[in-house]
Amino acid sequence: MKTRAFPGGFVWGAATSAFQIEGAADSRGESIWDEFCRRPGAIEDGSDGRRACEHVQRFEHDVALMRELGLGAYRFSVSWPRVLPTGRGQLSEPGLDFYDRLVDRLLAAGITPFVTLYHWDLPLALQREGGWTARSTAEAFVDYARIVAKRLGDRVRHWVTHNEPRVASMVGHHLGRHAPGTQDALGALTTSHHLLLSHGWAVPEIRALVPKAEVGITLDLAPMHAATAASEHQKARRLHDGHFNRWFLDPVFGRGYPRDMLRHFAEREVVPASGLPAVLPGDEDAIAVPIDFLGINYYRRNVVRTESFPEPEDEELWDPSAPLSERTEMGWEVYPEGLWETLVRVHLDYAPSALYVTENGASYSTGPSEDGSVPDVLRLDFLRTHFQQAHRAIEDGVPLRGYFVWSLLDNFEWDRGYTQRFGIVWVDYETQERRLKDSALFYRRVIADNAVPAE
Ligand code: IFM
Repeated sequence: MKTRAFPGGFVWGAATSAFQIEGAADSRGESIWDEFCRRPGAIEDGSDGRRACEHVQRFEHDVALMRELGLGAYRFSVSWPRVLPTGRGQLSEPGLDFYDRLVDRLLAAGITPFVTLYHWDLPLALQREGGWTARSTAEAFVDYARIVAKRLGDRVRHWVTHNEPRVASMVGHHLGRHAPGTQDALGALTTSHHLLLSHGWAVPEIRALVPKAEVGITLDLAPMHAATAASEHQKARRLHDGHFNRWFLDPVFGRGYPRDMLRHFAEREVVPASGLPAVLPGDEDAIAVPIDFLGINYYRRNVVRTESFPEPEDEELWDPSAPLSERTEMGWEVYPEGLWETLVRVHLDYAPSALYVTENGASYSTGPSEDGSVPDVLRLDFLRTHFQQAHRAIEDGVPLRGYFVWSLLDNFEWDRGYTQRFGIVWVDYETQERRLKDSALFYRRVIADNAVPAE
């Protein structure tokens, strides 16, 4: 079979996050997601993360699965309330111990840990003080980052400060579909600023504590395509790109918040004409701290046909003309070329020294068949075609260093609860049995060959 080889040293990994897999809720502090899950109707199936995949109890088995797959790296997040149950002050030794043991286990299995410090599970006690709308939360994050870096930094070199600040701010604080579930446009923009600011502040702290640290941030990016050539669609495309992509990319890469977006927000009376009040002198410089890599989470493109403000419900951005067979069960269009487009765009427009795809994957519910296999052909095709586009981007000069499949395990998919399965490993939530899906077997081959089938 003809294959396309990846460069030597290319990192093949899988990703998860604490709240989505860990369970063991009694042995940590509460997060905003625990509270959000208790809100009637907030989670599609009424579930929560209290048990999830019981990863805290089963991590040794899970690392063994990773080894079986031949993973070179594993990206996981640290639960802030497991380390600091009330967000600051008294730390939990057993909480830190868990991550110690996980890291040791990974290293013993030859798997490089990539640690994400914040994947949305803010300690509830900090939310009571205003959460991310308060600047003090950004300060608390830096203290927390320091604690984790001090503890794991002798063994962990790769650090991601934040996962998808767009989702944490806009979906959590404006759309209200995620924790903390508020609907406040200015609050969402303020949150985005404090998330980015805490990133900027934490990077030098991590570097100071971790020898040879590589520190970055993960953004969820999506190509924006106008539905037609009509000027209103073109204008809307630019605005949505500004809101979704440039609002985060520009400040991280030293350009400050995009002027056209600030003007747009001011015209809609979301922010004053003088700018976002939360931005103090020096903040944009802090956010622009050089990073060692940018992490990109890619799932789909958005086809824009409306200018609804500031962020439309996701549905308005999907391509309604894509046939159902070409969507995942999240309803997201399967559009592998968008990964290439995103990587090339970021490379040309922002020139980060290195890039990782820190998440890519698909929700399909295919379960075990009678012979025991899990024939998730659609996910396998999804991964194959996206790997091919990553390869194409590398050929076009993009410094892509690695790829993390989302997700290692089926897990708690936020407001969708357990209705969506993104894992390459099937999880039976009753028995906690794990089973490699066909996509995992395919991935094992790709990793072993460091190559993807050409067709
Ligand atoms: O499950 C999420 C993950 O937590 C962040 N990125 C997108 C995934 C799928 O929705």
